[in-house]
Amino acid sequence: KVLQLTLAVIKPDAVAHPVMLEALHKIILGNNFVVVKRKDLAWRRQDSERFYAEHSGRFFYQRLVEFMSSGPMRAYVLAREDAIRHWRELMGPTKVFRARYTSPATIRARFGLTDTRNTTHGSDSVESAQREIRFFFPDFCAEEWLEKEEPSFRS
Ligand code: YYY
Ligand code: MG
Repeated sequence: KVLQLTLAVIKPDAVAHPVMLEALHKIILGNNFVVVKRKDLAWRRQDSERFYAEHSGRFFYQRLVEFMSSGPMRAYVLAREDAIRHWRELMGPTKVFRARYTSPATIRARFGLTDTRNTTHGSDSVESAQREIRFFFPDFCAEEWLEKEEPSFRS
């Protein structure tokens, strides 16, 4: 088993509701993720634009950027084997209304409000996880952490 890191973010809609925030934190801990780093923060509009630059020009870009800079968020660096895939599976489909009929047990189906206010973010590849972890935690060195921590994960 290879330990993998991913970036998970609890978005402003879910942070705003204490019950949702608590439930999401429990889901993380209940699914064998190790919380490597955790931070509460809020974005300025330009942070939001930079993070989602790949979507600039899409019809939802303005509302996405606006929403993601509308209030506090909580970011996590999470570790487990296959962390990227596992977190994305727990979140479910991007679109909340699709999630509700295709995968009703997922986070977005259960807690999401709209396709934009969809509660959580998760990296979608090893490359984006590296980029996104650096974006949120510029001082964090994955290699150093893995070197220190990995022996305790080996069986
Ligand atoms: O990676 P993921 O968050 O599941 O979806 P992306 O396709 O990367 O879109 C990023 C972000 O954009 C999504 O979480 C909400 C928002 N968005 C939207 O507001 N409306 C859409 N129709 C599609 C995406
Ligand atoms: Mg994405």
